Amino acid sequence: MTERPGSEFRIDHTARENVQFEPGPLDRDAPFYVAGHRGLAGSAMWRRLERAGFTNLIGRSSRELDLTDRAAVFAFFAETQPRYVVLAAAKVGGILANESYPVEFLSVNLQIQTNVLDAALQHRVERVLFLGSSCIYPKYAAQPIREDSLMTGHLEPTNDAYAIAKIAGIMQVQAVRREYGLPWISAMPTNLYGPNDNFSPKGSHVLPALIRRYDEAVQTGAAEVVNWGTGTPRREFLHVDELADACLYLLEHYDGPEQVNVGTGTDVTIREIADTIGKVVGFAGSTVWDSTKPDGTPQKLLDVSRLAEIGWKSAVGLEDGIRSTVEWFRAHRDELTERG
Ligand code: GFB
Repeated sequence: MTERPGSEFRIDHTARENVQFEPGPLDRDAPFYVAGHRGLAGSAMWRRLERAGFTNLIGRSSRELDLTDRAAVFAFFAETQPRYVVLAAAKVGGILANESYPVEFLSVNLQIQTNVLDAALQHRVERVLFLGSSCIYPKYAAQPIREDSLMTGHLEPTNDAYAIAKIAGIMQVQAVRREYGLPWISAMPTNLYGPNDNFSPKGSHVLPALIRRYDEAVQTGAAEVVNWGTGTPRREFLHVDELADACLYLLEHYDGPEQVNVGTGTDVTIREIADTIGKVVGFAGSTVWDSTKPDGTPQKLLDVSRLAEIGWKSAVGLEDGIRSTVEWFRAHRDELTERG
């Protein structure tokens, strides 16, 4: 095998592994905490677990429990004693939000995940799944991006602060495995979309932003839509219900120190995604690209062969996923508009 640039800096975690665990079905009646259960990923996880028959799901809104408040998080774990945890709580946003607020993306995410993982360790939570993001990989990682390209090159500067927080989370999970022998795991989803996404024009990711923009253009009869960047970057999009399905699958079938990529294995250009969304919402006008806005990383396509080996594959087509998300958006538009 050819050496990848930077691979000499890799750490071999398997050498210091201290976990002996055979994954299997989770106990449907055990207390299961979904951190971030109102967000895009967490709410999908909650729906998936309900469908799978879990009877003791625990969730707290950020108003009920501020995850940056360490004492409150420890008190919550002492009270609820979860046996399983999915950590889907995070400060997230699209390219412009990440670029504009690096302090918040770094600090808030480090606080949330350190508090939750420390409390989970204190209570010896049996299974934890930490959710990261595909932006942890180097900007110019070989495509499709394999799990072992982590820390082999420089990060994309528009989201380096968020990526560093997520890399720290992966490391904390691996450290707990080594030092305490608990079978905790991490999953790295590609760009997600679906119900309960953030549709705010400036803070959101591209897919919800374009659904809202093209839909508004149809409503107002606008002849032109202006999108950010050049439209040439390539991204992979996964419906969040599929992420939730993959996470439950991993919890019941996978154990290991290395993070597992979760994606579809296919990417599209931003231009293509704009065309598809325009078609789905019925927009007949033209699209202009504002290249003063950042493009971000040129391509982000995950290698999902590891996940396929474990036994899970994506089945939802992108156009179908967009269609159902547009329906959800139209049904919830008024509440979302109030939230900005
Ligand atoms: O989804 P997005 O913000 O995330 O942007 P990233 C993807 C691409 O869509 C970029 C273009 O090339 C944008 O320039 N784009 C076009 C738009 N129009 C728009 C628009 O109206 N809004 C947005 N947001 N983009 C994020 C990271 O990067 O991906 C996060 O910043 C996270 O850390 C997330 O990892 C999954 O894929 O560029």
